[in-house]
Amino acid sequence: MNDLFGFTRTVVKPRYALITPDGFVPSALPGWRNAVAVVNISPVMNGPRFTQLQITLDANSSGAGNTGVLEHVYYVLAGNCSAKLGAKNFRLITGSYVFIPPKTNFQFGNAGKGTRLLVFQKKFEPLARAKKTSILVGHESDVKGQPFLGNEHARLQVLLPDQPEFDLTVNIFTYQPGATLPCVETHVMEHGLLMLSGQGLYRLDADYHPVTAGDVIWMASYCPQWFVAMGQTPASYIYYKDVNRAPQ
Ligand code: UGY
Ligand code: MN
Repeated sequence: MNDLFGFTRTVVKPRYALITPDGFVPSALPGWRNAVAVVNISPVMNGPRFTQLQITLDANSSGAGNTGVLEHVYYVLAGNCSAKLGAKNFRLITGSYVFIPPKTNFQFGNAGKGTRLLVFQKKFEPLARAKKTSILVGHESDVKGQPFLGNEHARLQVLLPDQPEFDLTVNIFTYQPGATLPCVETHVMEHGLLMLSGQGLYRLDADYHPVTAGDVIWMASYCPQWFVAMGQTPASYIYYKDVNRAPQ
């Protein structure tokens, strides 16, 4: 809750949205029981070509379904749970992530109290002669952060393989206080972003917004974007981006 009644930093504009946790409202998600789901970004906003949601689980929660025409990426923000993906069982902990290709059965359960999942869902765009993607499970601690365009103070962890068969990528960007994106990026790819820690200032289109852990941002294709980390601690965010396909 905000101290000032009727105030929020949330803005939803045609080319970007900043959505802050004070206004998150859960909705029922087919296939998920005893779980709290908040759909932060989705195509019904008229713009996004993907969906980004957060799901909170407890010991008696479960979620099951089939990805169908979509591909899913799950990242464990907190806690732990089990995941049956296809015929294989996995135990996920904070920092684990999974990629689930289209037409794949999934089943989540046995969660620790307050387990929180971040989910990205996208319609898969096949590419002629590309390899088939398959289930992938990893942990962020196994992915080394690389300096972004040579800047040691702005490091990028690329969680998914940089291969043509993948039409999406999910990265974690960590900035030391004072570090910035090197330019105001303007690109064909769109982003869905969750601030994981720290704070800073995000330029979105021609506007500047203070942002902090828990904030969600959608950036449309060609939305000018820039970030500077501020404060005493590093700022980090995880973000989605569509990649490796020709524009329609
Ligand atoms: O991958 C990216 O486009 C990234 N540099 N964008 C961003 O952090 N807003
Ligand atoms: Mn970008």
